[in-house]
Amino acid sequence: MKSYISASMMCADILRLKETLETFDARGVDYLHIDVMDGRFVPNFCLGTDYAKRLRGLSDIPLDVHLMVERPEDKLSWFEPRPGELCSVHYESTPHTRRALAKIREAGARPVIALNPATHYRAIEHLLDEIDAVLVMTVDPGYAGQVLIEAALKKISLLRNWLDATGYGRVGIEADGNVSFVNARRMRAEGANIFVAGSSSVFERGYVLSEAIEKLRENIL
Ligand code: S6P
Ligand code: MG
Repeated sequence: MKSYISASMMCADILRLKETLETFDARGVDYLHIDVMDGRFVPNFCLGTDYAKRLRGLSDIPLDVHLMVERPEDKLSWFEPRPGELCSVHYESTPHTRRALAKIREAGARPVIALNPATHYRAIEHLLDEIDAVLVMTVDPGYAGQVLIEAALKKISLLRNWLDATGYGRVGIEADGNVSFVNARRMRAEGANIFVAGSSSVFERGYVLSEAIEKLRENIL
């Protein structure tokens, strides 16, 4: 399965946004990962509707909107999901995951179900026909800069095997949280193919952005 880089915009320096987006474009970054936090589903506030819409005007790179909000089905339309974009809702955030995923599909975007570290991957068995990917949180959602939960690697592996064995080999796996250069290679080996690149890789201090992107890519081939 082809691998993709989704750059975590909550980790980007807003004062250098224009040159960051130009570098992403030149280096073929695949998605712009937009973490949306409501202060309830996760203990933090983060990127919002205006930011997401403005980014679409500044870059042709498709968005990857990660909704960490309660009742996402009521808020999806605020983000105006588009064809070619990924949009994820958390399994734990609503009793109406199917409805939320259907709304993403109706908008023409690609539905993704996100799982907190404590959620068993088989909980999404009834959703497999509705999704294009599963986002596996490899840290507790809410903050950048955390340490990998090692058990999440095994979860990626079990999930990949299960998807392949049940005829859902087309469903991708997105790894989100502490996707460092080293961890990215391990996640790739277990079966992840979309990598959220934040402060542990492309935005790691001491790296030139373009070189960090290339280094990450080498680790997810
Ligand atoms: C966390 C969020 C993530 C972070 C990413 C940051 O709730 O969903 O997308 O932006 O984990 O990357 P890092 O490398 O700082 O963990
Ligand atoms: Mg995220």
